[in-house]
Amino acid sequence: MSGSVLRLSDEHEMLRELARQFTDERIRPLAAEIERAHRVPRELLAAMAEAGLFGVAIPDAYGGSGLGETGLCVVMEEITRGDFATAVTYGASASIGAMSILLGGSDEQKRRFLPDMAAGKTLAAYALSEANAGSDPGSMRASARRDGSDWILDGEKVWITAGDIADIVTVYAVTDAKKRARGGITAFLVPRDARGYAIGKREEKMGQRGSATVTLVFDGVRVPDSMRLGEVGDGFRIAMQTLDRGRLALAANCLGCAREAHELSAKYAGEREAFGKPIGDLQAIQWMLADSATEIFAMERMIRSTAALCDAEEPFSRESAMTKLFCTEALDRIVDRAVQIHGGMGYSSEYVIEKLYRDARVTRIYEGTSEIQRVVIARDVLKKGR
Ligand code: COS
Repeated sequence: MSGSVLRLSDEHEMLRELARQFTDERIRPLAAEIERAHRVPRELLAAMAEAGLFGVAIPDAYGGSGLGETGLCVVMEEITRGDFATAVTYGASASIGAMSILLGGSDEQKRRFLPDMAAGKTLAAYALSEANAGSDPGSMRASARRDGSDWILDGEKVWITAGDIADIVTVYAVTDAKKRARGGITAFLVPRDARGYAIGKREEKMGQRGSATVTLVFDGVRVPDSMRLGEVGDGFRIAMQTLDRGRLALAANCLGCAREAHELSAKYAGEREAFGKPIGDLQAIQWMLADSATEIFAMERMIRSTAALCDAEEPFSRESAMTKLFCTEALDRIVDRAVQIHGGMGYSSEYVIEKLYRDARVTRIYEGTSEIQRVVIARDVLKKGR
């Protein structure tokens, strides 16, 4: 940032160019097939790794490129323009997967796991939600108990993005049922080949169909104490701090999807004719385009300034919740206008607008619903009196 103008650094601009080119050449041409096949090809993830995209937010000391949350948001925005499902599959590892370790791990654990994550050789995932503990993770049932120098994990996690391909998963489990969110939850790293660990049901979803969302089952899974992240009882804090970052990166996904829907709408408004002129000459269409452009302007500024706070290591939980709330709800309005501007074309699955509309809807639900973001914001307002 310089002065009052939110400018990206040259390094971040170069990263944007790299991500944009990668998206245009490698992701866009595959988007329809990813949707149809319900999977992001491993070769595509390998190519993203090759391009250095997995280590963007991982510090140089741990093998990443140290471009921070600002860099991650830039990549998320660009990739989402090509395909939302690919971006969330990437984010499961590069955002919330790696960030749990960065925020909660010891120096030794970071040295052990992060370089391979930065290189895209190890894919990570984040497992917090359960069937009866989505908005209220403090009521989770998954448990971990000590057995000598090991821990035994039991339980089920649901709605785990990219849980089917993750090599290592951060699992949050109850270690003290009386304390729960206040000192009774602990985080563990569980490798894919651990005995008793299985991948369960895959959800059939309205949108983002290329990204796998699965249940993970832990049946007496034994992990050594060296796979515990942070102190015993520190898991809820790690989970929440990881989500502070994840929510911001998700807002950047929304910005990418919004720009795509809006630019396609502006183009269509210039081409499609009604009443003897392009529909863009009609004030009804102009107002919709103006509202979307205004919201995109606000989204971009919220994301940049919240990412700058995060990278400056200043508190940003409230700003992250506000950014997630605003960007996800603005996206919903923007894709809805895009369908309206495109008319029947916007409703046809032959054209991309229908996919963007479906892909957008879940953003108001995952990584904390809009209602939960309002809880986070309101609690801070009441604490500070402003
Ligand atoms: N950063 C650091 N610590 C945090 C934190 C944050 N962002 N949010 C909460 N904590 C800490 C609190 O400080 C508190 O610790 P202390 O008692 O030591 O102060 C502890 O965690 C419990 O916090 P709180 O009392 O606020 O917990 P609640 O059970 O009331 O839950 C909400 C708070 C609702 C905000 C939380 O449960 C939440 O975010 N829910 C949504 C979860 C979600 O996003 N799920 C989607 C899954 S990922 S796809």
